[in-house]
Amino acid sequence: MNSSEIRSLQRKAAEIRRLTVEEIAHLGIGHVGGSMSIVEVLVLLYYRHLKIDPRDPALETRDKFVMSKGHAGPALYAVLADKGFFPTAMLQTLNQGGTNLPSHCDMNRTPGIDMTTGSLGQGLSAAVGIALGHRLRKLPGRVFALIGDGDTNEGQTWEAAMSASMFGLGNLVAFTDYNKMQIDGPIDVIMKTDQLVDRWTSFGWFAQQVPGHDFAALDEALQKALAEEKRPSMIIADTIKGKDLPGIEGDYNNHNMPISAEQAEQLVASLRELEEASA
Ligand SMILES: Cc1ncc(C[n+]2csc(CCOP(=O)(O)OP(=O)(O)O)c2C)c(N)n1
Ligand SMILES: [Mg+2]
Repeated sequence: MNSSEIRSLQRKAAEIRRLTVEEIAHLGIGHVGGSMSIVEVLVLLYYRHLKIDPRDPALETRDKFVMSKGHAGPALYAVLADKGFFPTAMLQTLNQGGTNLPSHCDMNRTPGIDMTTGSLGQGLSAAVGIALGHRLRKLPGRVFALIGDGDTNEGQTWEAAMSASMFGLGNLVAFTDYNKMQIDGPIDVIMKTDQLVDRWTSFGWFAQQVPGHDFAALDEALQKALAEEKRPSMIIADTIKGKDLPGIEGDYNNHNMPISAEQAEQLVASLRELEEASA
């Protein structure tokens, strides 16, 4: 990736953060921290790699994406709206009665959402099933998944890990949003979740660890993962919960937090500055 491509992705990341903050602020409360930490991974996938057609979400041959940490739906909705899966105005209905944008991802309600998620630990199993199905049906699309460090504490994730390597699912690429925080605090207190490269490697995966807000590093890791034909890949992205939100970044209370209209105005102004800085 050249420097102008990187700048354009950085600009898009700031824009997606702004759309997500506006979306959550319209409701007044939401999953801010875990939405902000995944933005670079989402932007890299949706604006550079995923083979998708927003006009045809049901296309069988396209790539698929499973957002296992379903509570971070707001960030994915901002991306899907921006890509044209549904009108951007719909973002203002987040988690309100009758909405098609519930707080957690729902494949039966939102165009472009490939799996219903929210119960931690289940997303990777679904991704393994989809990847196996693609292979059995000789579909060309790859399957991408994003899990949180909270997902990593669930036994089902490791059952999925075993299955994926046993079936040699080279068409599966997963990311871990390794922000080292969960709902109530840091992983050191909740559940020690370290040595992830060693753990995934020992389960037969091709595992890498990179700075998760660095497009060049993420892209390089993804290229290597895509070149793997016989093993599933895990990219552990070192991220920061609440990334790029002054006063919120890194705060343990940013999991599901209120945003006042006044606070939203300041955050939006700060994100607009970031957008302009990478113009
Ligand atoms: C099986 C299950 N247990 C508990 C929860 C409640 N819960 C929602 S988000 C969350 C923390 C998730 O941590 P992580 O995966 O690291 O995501 P992050 O908070 O970093 O976005 C918890 C415990 C849940 N959704 N599913
Ligand atoms: Mg986390």
